Amino acid sequence: MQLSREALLKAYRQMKTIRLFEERLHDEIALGEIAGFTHLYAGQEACAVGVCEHLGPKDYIISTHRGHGHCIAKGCDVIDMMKEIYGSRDGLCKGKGGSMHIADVNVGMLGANGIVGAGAPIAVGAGITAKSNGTVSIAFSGDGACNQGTTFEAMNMAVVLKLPVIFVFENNHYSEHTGEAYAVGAESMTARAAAFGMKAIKADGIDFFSVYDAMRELIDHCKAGNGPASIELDCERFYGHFEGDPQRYRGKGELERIREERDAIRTFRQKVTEAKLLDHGDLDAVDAEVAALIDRAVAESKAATRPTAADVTQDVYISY
Ligand SMILES: Cc1ncc(C[n+]2csc(CCOP(=O)(O)OP(=O)(O)O)c2C)c(N)n1
Ligand SMILES: [Mg+2]
Repeated sequence: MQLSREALLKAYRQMKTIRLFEERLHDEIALGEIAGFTHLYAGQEACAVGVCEHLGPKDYIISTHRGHGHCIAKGCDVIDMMKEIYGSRDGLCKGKGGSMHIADVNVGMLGANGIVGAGAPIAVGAGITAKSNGTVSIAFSGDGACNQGTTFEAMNMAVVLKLPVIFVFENNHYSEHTGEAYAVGAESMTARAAAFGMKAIKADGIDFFSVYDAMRELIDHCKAGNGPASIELDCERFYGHFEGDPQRYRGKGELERIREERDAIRTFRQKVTEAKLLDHGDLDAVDAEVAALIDRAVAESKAATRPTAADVTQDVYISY
């Protein structure tokens, strides 16, 4: 699909923001600046952005424990996200969510989630609203989450209720330290999703254009009243399962190879420059702009207000 120059620059800016956000977190965590458990999304940028570039604030997404990329792609404020991860009371969720529980319902981002497989049923609930609004609801899940019973129930219910829900399986080939080839019993997660009675396709999760075009087809399918759909995205994670993971389960040279051959940012740059849609100067300017944003996010997060003891009991219950 032919995208305008502005749309291409926006997609690249979103992917680069995710990459630099994650690389900077990696450094800050190593320096001991950030507490808590963190799972980095770097490497999977084309998945989040290829999906979310089709969505507006009234479309819903539900994310996972590896959620920063989904939040950025869906339009969460990057500086407020960084403050959240730093545990500041000025953060997007007042510092109470942290890395694994960032949410912003105002942009249709219903939350990251520390429970593997918990997202799909929430996306089905949101899919009921989406059906009456004419929007879509997206469940991001990993290859590990696709084996959870909660995901099976959610897929079945979405088919039964003919909901506009898209199950996006980001297959980065590992569930913690367990390989997909060992843990996924079906021929593939696409075959499994098809067995539930929905349209199920695959795309290359390191190629923004592959994801973007495939998602257009699925969103049109859902909005035409055909019920749910599923997509499996073949992708790579560039860091460990969590920050601090020594990754001994990877093959020799595997990480170096995927970083060299399966890089979403490099793939995008190569494609748009070869097709003469953008030049390196355009892309370098975005890089500089994003680097400045991330510097600002970290500086503001370090200077931001810390929570007080009294904050602990605030916002525990919602009052309608
Ligand atoms: C219900 C549940 N079981 C186990 C865990 C521990 N756990 C956290 S992440 C993870 C692996 C998830 O793998 P995948 O769905 O492929 O996502 P990825 O980490 O690759 O993004 C597991 C088993 C959990 N958080 N929740
Ligand atoms: Mg995985």
